[in-house]
Amino acid sequence: MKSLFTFLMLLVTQFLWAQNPANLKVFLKDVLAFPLGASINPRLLDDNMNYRERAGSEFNSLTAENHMKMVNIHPAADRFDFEKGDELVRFAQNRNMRVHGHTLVWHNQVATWMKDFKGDTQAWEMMLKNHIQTVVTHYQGKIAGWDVVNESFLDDGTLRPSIWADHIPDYIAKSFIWAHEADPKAILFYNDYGQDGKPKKMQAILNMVQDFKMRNIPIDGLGLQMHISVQSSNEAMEEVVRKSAATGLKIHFSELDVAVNPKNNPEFVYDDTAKDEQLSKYLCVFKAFQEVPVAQQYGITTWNVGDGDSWLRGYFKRPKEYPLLFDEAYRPKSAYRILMQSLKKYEK
Ligand code: 9MR
Repeated sequence: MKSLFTFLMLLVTQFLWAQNPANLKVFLKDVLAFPLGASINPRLLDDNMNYRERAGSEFNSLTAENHMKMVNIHPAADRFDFEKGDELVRFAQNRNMRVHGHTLVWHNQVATWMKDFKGDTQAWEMMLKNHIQTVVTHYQGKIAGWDVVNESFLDDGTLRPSIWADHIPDYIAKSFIWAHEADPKAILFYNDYGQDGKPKKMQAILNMVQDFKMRNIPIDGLGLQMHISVQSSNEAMEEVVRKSAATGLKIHFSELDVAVNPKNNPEFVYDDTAKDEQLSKYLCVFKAFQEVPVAQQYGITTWNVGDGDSWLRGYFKRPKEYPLLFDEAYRPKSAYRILMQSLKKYEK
């Protein structure tokens, strides 16, 4: 009798709780038919409860902003450091978020010992293969997809000089093969920025995809970083998305942010006009993504959570920049709310 009473009380409480609209909060991620992600920094997760709360509730996909890159995850030839990466994976798993791996091979944030590495082609290949396969194997089954190679082409479409390009012939294809061997289920991406308005760079990527398909190199997706600004051309962006989607590969807008003050004007004021311009750009980006065939929609990831956490402020030292969907206090900005209203018709 007592347990029936407790059960009924529980039902009544739940009913009353659900009547309060504040308790039935709908997030932007809930109105989208594809994953919405953010790049995340474990230091902020540990230090800032607001950040942790937003990161865990607003997104259903997570990318490590820095902690799975070579310099952090493989600091010495004989030592891997998975501590921070594992922390991010645990955080994501506890909240049913997908984890996207970033990035196995890049010319930037390379470990010093790698830059100093000496050896013949075979030794270089063994070194990179060991890096890729140790990291991918460690996260096998926990990470849905990997940015296998990041930013390999220059704006003129030529291969970017790097320690990898200099020492390992065909290093991009080999990296995909090695990653696939370590985790055949992982979705493997080539990730790059600024293809809009850079037709030669775009073409180099499309040629690579075609060549990989002919040679059976296991590539599954293209990451379009989407570090854009209010001044970026919508048409150029849409063309990049169309051409990339025409490959049939999965498409990830992998590092989205929309800069409002790209010239770093110290007098800049983030007024209603700037907010409206930014909102239009965000809308355009989300709508372009929705034009990608559904089976190819891997998701949209913003590059961190709140304006205060953006690399444009930290790395680029642009204090008057407001590129994300949440403000410094992690309140959703008007762009967030309007995106939600406008995209609602695509509700799952
Ligand atoms: O956001 C990252 C920043 O914290 C690092 O200092 C920077 C180092 O180059 O890398 C940033 O992330 C980059 C990403 O890994 C690849 N695409 C460009 C991103 C912004 O620079």
